[in-house]
Amino acid sequence: MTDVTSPAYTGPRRVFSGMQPTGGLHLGNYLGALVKFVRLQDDNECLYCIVDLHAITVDHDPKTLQQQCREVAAAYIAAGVDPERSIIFVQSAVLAHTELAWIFNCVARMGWLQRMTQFKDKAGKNAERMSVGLFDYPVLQAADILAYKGTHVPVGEDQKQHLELSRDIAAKFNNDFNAPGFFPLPEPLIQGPGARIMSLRDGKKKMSKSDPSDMSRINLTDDADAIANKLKRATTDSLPIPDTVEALEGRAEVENLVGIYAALSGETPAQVLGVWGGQGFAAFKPALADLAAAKLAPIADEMRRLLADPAALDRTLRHGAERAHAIAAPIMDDVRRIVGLWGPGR
Ligand code: AQP
Repeated sequence: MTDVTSPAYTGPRRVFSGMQPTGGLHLGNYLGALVKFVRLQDDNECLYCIVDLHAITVDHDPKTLQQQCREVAAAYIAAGVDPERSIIFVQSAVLAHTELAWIFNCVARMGWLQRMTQFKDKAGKNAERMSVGLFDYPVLQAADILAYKGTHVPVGEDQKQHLELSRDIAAKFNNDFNAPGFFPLPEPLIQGPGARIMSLRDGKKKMSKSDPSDMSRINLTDDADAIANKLKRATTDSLPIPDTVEALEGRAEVENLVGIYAALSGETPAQVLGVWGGQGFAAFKPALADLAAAKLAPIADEMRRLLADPAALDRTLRHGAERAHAIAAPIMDDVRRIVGLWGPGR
């Protein structure tokens, strides 16, 4: 199957995405990305990475990072990613990522990176004290995707701007080095319910691993009581649930809970409002908690089972890294040749 996103690119369609091992995954990661990972493997060659090099752009504990990689791998598999059909691996196990990131550093422009809103959000007023790696994060992300000539990237909405940067880098590389169609312009796959799950405490902030309040998110490993407690305390307002999607306007927290319900139940927000419109949160929140617990409990159980055998998980990740390397190696040979680099083993 040829790629349709860039007329000049005629290589195969290939899905790439990743998650940071910066803490336990949450419902936003699950609905925004993981659910799509599982669906896409039916008709695509898929690479799903655990991006530990991204995780070290902020403070991290070297003693726990490897175990956190295993936890993300377990979450992928427990949610339904099949490690035989899809390639699951840890980013730092394949050296192409860092090599291509350096080359892309020399292609990307400072102004492009200075416009990245995620850096501004994460750095706040402390930009001067942030690591260069955090600033450069989207360039490494472009290298992650393009080291495999990834054509489609399932992500949540927060990653849209980074994907645009990946496309700009790919296009500039192809143009600067007179290599039309060498890299595809990767297409984000964002649409669908759950693309933007917000904090349970503040409907204007996305649900995030790095939010200091655990009450702001539902973790994949939360049990039914924890989920019920978090949803019970989730910020809402004193009005009843509205009847129409339009009436959710200006009620970010309510819109978020209705969106979560819809994404978990496979209904549209309008269908959810058709059932729950006019009712209060005292009935809705426990129903949502039951729904979330029913979806997440089997995933948490399977994660526990997988994590009880770390050697087997490590074997799966090693096998994944070998398969990933086999795809990236000839692409990197071409990249070095195109750029005029010497390269290893010459
Ligand atoms: N709230 C969200 N709603 C929908 N999708 C989300 N994603 C993250 N948060 C939401 C998607 O999950 C994938 C993996 O994200 P990541 O681990 O690489 O980092 P992130 O986007 O920065 O997620 P976090 O949880 O906010 O991590 P921290 O706090 O460590 O920065 C991506 O596809 C992302 O879009």
